[in-house]
Amino acid sequence: MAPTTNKSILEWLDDKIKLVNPDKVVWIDGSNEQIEQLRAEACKTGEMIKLNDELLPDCYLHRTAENDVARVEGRTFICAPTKEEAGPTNNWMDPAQAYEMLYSIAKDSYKGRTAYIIPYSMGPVGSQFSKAGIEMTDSIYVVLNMCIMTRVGFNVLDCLGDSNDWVRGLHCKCDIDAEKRYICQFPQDNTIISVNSGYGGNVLLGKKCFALRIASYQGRNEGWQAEHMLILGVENPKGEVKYICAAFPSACGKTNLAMLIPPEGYKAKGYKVWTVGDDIAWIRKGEDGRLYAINPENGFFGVAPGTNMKSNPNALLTTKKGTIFTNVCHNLDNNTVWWEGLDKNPPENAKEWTGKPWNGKTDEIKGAHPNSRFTAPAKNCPCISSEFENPQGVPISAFVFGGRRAKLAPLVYQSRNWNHGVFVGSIMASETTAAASGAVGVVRRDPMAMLPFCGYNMADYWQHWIDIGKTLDSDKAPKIFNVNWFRKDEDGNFMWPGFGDNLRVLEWILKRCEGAVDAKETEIGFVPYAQDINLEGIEDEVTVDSLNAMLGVEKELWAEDAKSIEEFYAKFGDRIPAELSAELETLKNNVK
Ligand code: OXD
Ligand code: MN
Repeated sequence: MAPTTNKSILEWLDDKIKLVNPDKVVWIDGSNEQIEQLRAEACKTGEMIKLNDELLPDCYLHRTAENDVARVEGRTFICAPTKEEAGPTNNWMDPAQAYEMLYSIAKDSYKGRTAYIIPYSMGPVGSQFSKAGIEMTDSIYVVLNMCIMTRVGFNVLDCLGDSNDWVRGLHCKCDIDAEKRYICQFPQDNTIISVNSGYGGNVLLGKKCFALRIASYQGRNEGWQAEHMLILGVENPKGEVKYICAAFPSACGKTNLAMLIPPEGYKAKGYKVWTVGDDIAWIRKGEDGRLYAINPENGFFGVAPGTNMKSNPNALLTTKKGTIFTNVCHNLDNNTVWWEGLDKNPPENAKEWTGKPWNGKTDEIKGAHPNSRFTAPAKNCPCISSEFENPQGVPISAFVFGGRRAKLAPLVYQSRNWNHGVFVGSIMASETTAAASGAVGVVRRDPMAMLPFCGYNMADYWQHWIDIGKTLDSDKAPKIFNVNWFRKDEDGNFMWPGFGDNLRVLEWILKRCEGAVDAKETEIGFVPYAQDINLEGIEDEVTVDSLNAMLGVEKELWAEDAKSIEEFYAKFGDRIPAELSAELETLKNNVK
């Protein structure tokens, strides 16, 4: 029997169950008992492999199909009533046509399978920030991942009562046919339909599909924000904690920054960093007029390769129990996992991510897929914030935007004010890395790191940012910054050590928020005086001259960039907020 009497839920489920035609329907209650049962079943069918219970208790390995290893932006659609509402940076499909096509693919696709119905909450159950969702799926892997990444249970239904304010999610594995793979969002209908994939970001519908694409649209209508941002707290030696939200495109180290280990000198003084979230922030104004953020997720879906005890010990330790590994290398000697960059000892006796034998000696064949992942419970994280479950969220002092730019963007700069800060976010760009297909080093605009995740017209999203600013008193509004850890010198070497040393830049940012340090006004905003960035302990690596070079503003490069920004803005026609056009004019004049 259904654990709810909510009519909107029962009708939607009835309709979808008739469509996909399962042999059996199972409600997921999130209990350990049920999770154990499903794990056992998945191991029996080979869908998951149980790993060494002493070394990795309650951990499992899963392999996806070889053609199904990443989010598919080209097959991701915003099905708004008109193309203009989706905007020039999203793929668009007419909703009626999309439903017809998706229903024809989904029809009878659960035959011989079980329909799992997952009631889940994004955000702590009962928090004013939180939103409910129901995902129906034919994949145990999806169920078990959702039980880590979200809060699953019947209390979500109790909390929802008769309300219609919940996000519908239908996932059908079908035949994992890449040609018929579609990830469709219908923001106006609170609906997501995903077919022919079994890979994380495409099928864990609470994450990118709901918590960013649908939620960004909901936020616009309801006066809040859904952002592709990590949330971290910096505790100073007095025990005061200040919170920062930061947006970076993929492969710029969001999880590493969120779990930063302070440099020795800072540790000795008593600095600590606490993780609230590593990927998504939901943000709204609190009663005191400040902006507050929660992490709507309950776990981390992190990239495995490159994660090690040096780059991110907190992330690695988080994966030591209750974790699902996807597409990593299977070490057969001790039934554990391995990936490139874990250590320098690839296993001798192993299977590569596809399941084929692998001996670690071949350079061309990777043991783990470059986009292999861990799904790990947030509560495992050694530096998880004590505020992680706080239903009120944490007060934000600063927003930080950033990208990977070998030249141009200084190590850090502060916007002149809120609207200029929105401009800085809107012109975010990053150079492509070898990790993604296509040319390396090409600058791709990725405003607020939301390019693949904004559920409506990006120009309207910028307007929403501007409008939020209008509701904030200037002394309460978070200050907005831009950072670039990836500046290179003439010889192509990185100039800034990055990782834990990024705390030196966060320290300057927080001092600016308190008005405790001066800065130099330049053509693009406020830049630190070199003496205000603490280099104690890294003087050998970073000289004051080199720091000055990293803080430099080269007008010719900015003049060129302004042209490229103008071209990018032109795509949005007259939907661009007047405030942003004015900021672009100011930049052009300043760097002329
Ligand atoms: C992610 C992404 O997986 O942004 O978080 O691609
Ligand atoms: Mn992300």
